[in-house]
Formats: sequence, C-alpha cells, structure tokens
Amino acid sequence: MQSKFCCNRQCLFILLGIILSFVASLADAEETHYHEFVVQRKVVNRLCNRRKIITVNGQFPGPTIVARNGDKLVIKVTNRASSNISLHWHGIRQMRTPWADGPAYITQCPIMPGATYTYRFTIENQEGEWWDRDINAVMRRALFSGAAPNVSDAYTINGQPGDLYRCSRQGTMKIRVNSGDKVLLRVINAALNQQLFFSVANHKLTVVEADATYHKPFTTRVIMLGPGQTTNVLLTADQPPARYYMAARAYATGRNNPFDNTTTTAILEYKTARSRSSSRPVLPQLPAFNDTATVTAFTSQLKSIPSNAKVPTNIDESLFFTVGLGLVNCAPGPRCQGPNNSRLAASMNNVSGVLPNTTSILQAYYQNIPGVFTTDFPPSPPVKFDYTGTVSRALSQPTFGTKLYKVKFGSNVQIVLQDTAIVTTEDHPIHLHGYHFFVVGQGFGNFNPKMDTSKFNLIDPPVRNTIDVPTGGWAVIRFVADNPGVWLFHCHIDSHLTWGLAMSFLVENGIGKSQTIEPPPADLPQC
Ligand SMILES: *[C@@H]1O[C@H](CO)[C@@H](O)[C@H](O)[C@H]1NC(C)=O
Ligand SMILES: *[C@@H]1O[C@H](CO)[C@@H](O)[C@H](O)[C@H]1NC(C)=O
Ligand SMILES: *[C@@H]1O[C@H](CO)[C@@H](O)[C@H](O)[C@H]1NC(C)=O
Ligand SMILES: *[C@@H]1O[C@H](CO)[C@@H](O)[C@H](O)[C@H]1NC(C)=O
Ligand SMILES: *[C@@H]1O[C@H](CO)[C@@H](O)[C@H](O)[C@H]1NC(C)=O
Ligand SMILES: *[C@@H]1O[C@H](CO)[C@@H](O)[C@H](O)[C@H]1NC(C)=O
Ligand SMILES: *[C@@H]1O[C@H](CO)[C@@H](O)[C@H](O)[C@H]1NC(C)=O
Ligand SMILES: [Cu+2]
Repeated sequence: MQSKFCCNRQCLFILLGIILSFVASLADAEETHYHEFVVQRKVVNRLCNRRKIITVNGQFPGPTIVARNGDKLVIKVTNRASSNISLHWHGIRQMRTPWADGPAYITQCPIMPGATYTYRFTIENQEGEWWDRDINAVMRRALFSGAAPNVSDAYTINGQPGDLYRCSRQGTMKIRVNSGDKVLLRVINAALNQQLFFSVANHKLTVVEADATYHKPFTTRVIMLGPGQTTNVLLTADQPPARYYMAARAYATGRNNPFDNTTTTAILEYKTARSRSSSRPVLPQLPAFNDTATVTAFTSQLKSIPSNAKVPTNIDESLFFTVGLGLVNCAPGPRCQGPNNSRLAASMNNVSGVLPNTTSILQAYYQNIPGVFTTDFPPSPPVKFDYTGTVSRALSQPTFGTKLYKVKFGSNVQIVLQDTAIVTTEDHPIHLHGYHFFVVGQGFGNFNPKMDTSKFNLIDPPVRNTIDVPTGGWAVIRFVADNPGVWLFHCHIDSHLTWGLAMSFLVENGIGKSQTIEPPPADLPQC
C-alpha cells in the first residue's frame, strides 16, 4: 500500500489509507458492523523530522474493517483534527444512500472540527478491498499561487518511506515468509498526485483483482496504479531464501512537470535467509519514469471474468468528454505564478468544475434549492480541435461552472474520455463515484469512431472505478446508470481535481421505492 508523504503545510491532510477486506463468497448472514473512527492528528518521526499527520484512531494506515457482501456498515466518524474532513469509500456502491458517498460539497458539507457524521450503507455485489481518504477542501489553499504544487519528499509503503531514505531504516516495513508461501498483496495507490510503478525483486506477481473486482489472473513483473486504483496480486515465495525489496516509484507523463523521483521500499524476507540484517536486499528493476510502453503492456492484459461481464450494448447516452489542463490569464502578481502570466486550471469539455459553498449539490437537488447548479454540462466538446496535436493558446482558457449531466434511471451510458495537449498531455486517472464501469477500449492519439469502435472489447473488458486515460490518448467506458443520486466524476490527481477536472452526473430516480434515493440522515453535515 503506497501513500505519499509530504512535508508542505498543505499536505498534512492526505495520509489516510483505510482498508476494508471482505469475503464475498461467505455471504448469507446479513450482519451489521458498528465502528467508531476518530480522525485526529498524530506526531510521527519521518525523514529525520517530527511531523504531524492525520490518522484514524491514531493509526496510519487506518484500521481494517472485515465484512461480507450484504453486510451493513455503520461508521461513526468524529473529527478531532483542526481542519474540515470528508471520507469517500472506494469499491462499494451506496445504493439509494448517496448521502454516504462522501465528497465535500457534492453529497454533503464537510465534517467540521468537533463534528460527527455516521456513514450508513450496505455492501453490495463487489469483492475485494477498498480504502478511503480525505479529499478535504483544504487543498484549495494550495491553489493560491496558481502554480503547480510542490513535489513530495517521499512515497511510502504502509506509512513508511523505507530504508533508501534518510533516517528511515528503523521503520522499514518487513514481510516475513517461509519458502513456498503464497502471499496476497493488496496494493493501493493512496498517493496524492502520482501514478506509481510497483515491483518485487526476482518475484512474479499474479494479478487477480483490480478496483475491488476479480479479473482473469495473469503474471507480470511490474504493475502500475494511478491514484485511487487498487490491485491485488499473489506472490509465491519460490526464490532462494534471502531478502528482496518491494519497491514503488513514479510513472510521470506530464511534459516539464516536476515530480518526486524517489523510490519507496519494503522488504520481503525469507525466514531462513542467512545474515538477515547485514546483507542488502535485492532491488527490483523498475521501469523508466516515462515508460508508457510498459504501462500499456500491463493494462492490456487486464481482462474481466466474462460471466461477470454484462456489457451494455444499446447505448442511450453517447458522451465524449475531453480531459485536460488549461490556463487562465492573469495580471502578474503573487496569485499569478503559472506559466506565461497565467494560473493553471483543468477542465472536462472546457468546463472547469466549481464546488458550491453553501450546501452540497445532492442536498440542493433533493430539496429543490435553486441557483446551486445547472444541468447543462455539454455531452461533447463545445469546440472540436486536434485534441492531442498542437493546440492554439486561444483554446486553453476554460469556462467555470457547477454543471451536471442528467441521465434517466437505467440508461446505458458510454463515455469517450479524450486527453488533450493543452499545457501538456498527461495520464489522468479518472474516477467515477457510485459505479463500476467497463473499459471497452483505449488507445493513443485522437479517438476515431470509425476505426476504433469496431475494436471495442465487449466480451471481457476490465471492470474498474478509476481509469488511467493514456497520456495523449483516449479510453472508452460503459455503465448502466442504475444508482440514483449525484455522482462525482473526476481526475484522481488532487491538484487536477482542485483545478476543476471534475463534473457530476445527476442520475434520476426510477420507479418505486427500490429505485428512489432515501431521505438524508438526520446528522448530515451542513455548511
Ligand atoms: C513550495 O516550496 C517553496 C520552498 O520550500 C515554498 O516557498 C512554497 O511556498 C511552496 N509552495 C506551495 C504551493 O506550498
Ligand atoms: C532525481 O532528481 C534529482 C534532481 O532533479 C536528480 O539529481 C537525480 O539524479 C534524480 N534521480 C533519479 C533516480 O532519477
Ligand atoms: C523518456 O525519457 C528519456 C530520458 O529522460 C528520453 O530519452 C526518452 O525519449 C523518453 N521517452 C519517451 C517515450 O518520452
Ligand atoms: C510560454 O511562452 C513560451 C514563449 O512564447 C512558449 O514557448 C511556451 O510554450 C509557453 N508555455 C505555455 C505553457 O504555454
Ligand atoms: C461561494 O461561491 C460563490 C459562487 O461560486 C462565489 O461567488 C463566492 O465567492 C464563494 N464564496 C467563498 C467564501 O468561497
Ligand atoms: C473554452 O471556452 C472559452 C470561453 O468561451 C473559449 O475562449 C475557449 O476557446 C474554449 N476552449 C475550448 C478548448 O473549447
Ligand atoms: C469548513 O467547512 C465550512 C462549512 O462548509 C466552511 O464554512 C469553512 O470555510 C471550511 N473551512 C475551511 C478551512 O475550508
Ligand atoms: Cu488529471
């Protein structure tokens, strides 16, 4: 499990990684699990300094919850930190209770210091594990200058940078194994702003799950995860007894984007290894930082189990969204620190998403509060251009708005996600709340419906909730809009999200109670 550790003041809030494991095959008994989470700051020693991080119940990574498919979870969250928080749960669906989804100002206002909110939901039809993190609006403070955020000092595995960093030998995570053991590694990218490669020296990884859905097993030396993605791999301890590093470092695609180029490690240690503490573990060879070919080779092997795949074919909503960065012109000054007298921005279909600040979008929808959002998010780019070619500066300034796209309950939705070259092409991990989707195709350059549609995989496409749109390329996803509510759709790179790379879907109620969202809980946080 990786997460990013940074020392900037604005990064204090990122360090949550809560993991829930549950066993789908043992379903039947529908139990209710009660948990209390106290979100609080804690001082830890990292990289030769004392630093304050945000923890759940004093633990980082956070606690593990074990539950089964069909179980109910009641999680009482109390904010004892000094900033607003909100929690979002990956990999499960809050059917009819979108109020428990979490993103601040989308489904409810943030949980303010001292306040409590109880998340209640049922685990529905997913296997695997999920995690959760703070997507606090505090990030907006880092936006003051309009420049790119500072890079972090280290990545971490289970909260520890590992012994390639200064002052970090002591805490380095160790996994001790017997020869022949089969180990399940649940790898979660909890980094704020960085895609990561992960590999274990001399050992093959068998991928069995991605984003809380089982996939056809395949073996690989290296995996890549965007922020928000999860991958479960099996590893067999079949090498000579010794010590081997597990390591992760950046996959970085933005042109001239500074990034943290350090490597985080943990140690896989055979119990029978001689001279345990003295010998240096074997380091895996990680791909080059810009090795898109390895990423493509990895992602193209990911296939769902066809019996689980009911890919929608008659498309009701055929959407085309550009995803990318932008520049807003500004007069020189402290708030104008982007390139060439600009502030950095980001958008989908040229709309840079703005959060409301007096209520959440879901409350505004449910309670008919006017003036909070509009439902005119464009289904296709307002201007057609050579998306991945040389783009004129005249096109780079987006518009701002809180625009939703409305779909009828049960619609079959297809979205072409197209990267743009505005400022730079870049791999964007796009995350959809409330749903898993099929990834029916992806490629490089501009999507060409004539050439590319016929190559869609409608048999065993990967099932995900976060798709890395290839850098300078496109990805096509499909899902059935059978979960009513307001669902955020956004880039999981936090700086891009806060620059506006986000919109929301408004999925209307269907017919009858089972297709209608429940009323909000009494303790829903208000602004
Ligand atoms: C980035 O780091 C520099 C130097 O440490 C600091 O002056 C600046 O305020 C930081 N920028 C942000 C956005 O935190
Ligand atoms: C990381 O970046 C620093 C500074 O830009 C450079 O000196 C160093 O060689 C880089 N390390 C690697 C492993 O690329
Ligand atoms: C990757 O980076 C290397 C060295 O920085 C460079 O020579 C190479 O052209 C880059 N490859 C791609 C595909 O951008
Ligand atoms: C900034 O301006 C320079 C000179 O006109 C140009 O080469 C560069 O591409 C511009 N940068 C951006 C991000 O537009
Ligand atoms: C709240 O949102 C409105 C509408 O976007 C904006 O004009 C106003 O400046 C915001 N207020 C604060 C305190 O952010
Ligand atoms: C975005 O909208 C602005 C304002 O209408 C316009 O100037 C710009 O060219 C548009 N860019 C794109 C990529 O559509
Ligand atoms: C915390 O949330 C409240 C309610 O939305 C808001 O008024 C306040 O400005 C937020 N504080 C910060 C630091 O974002
Ligand atoms: Cu992005």
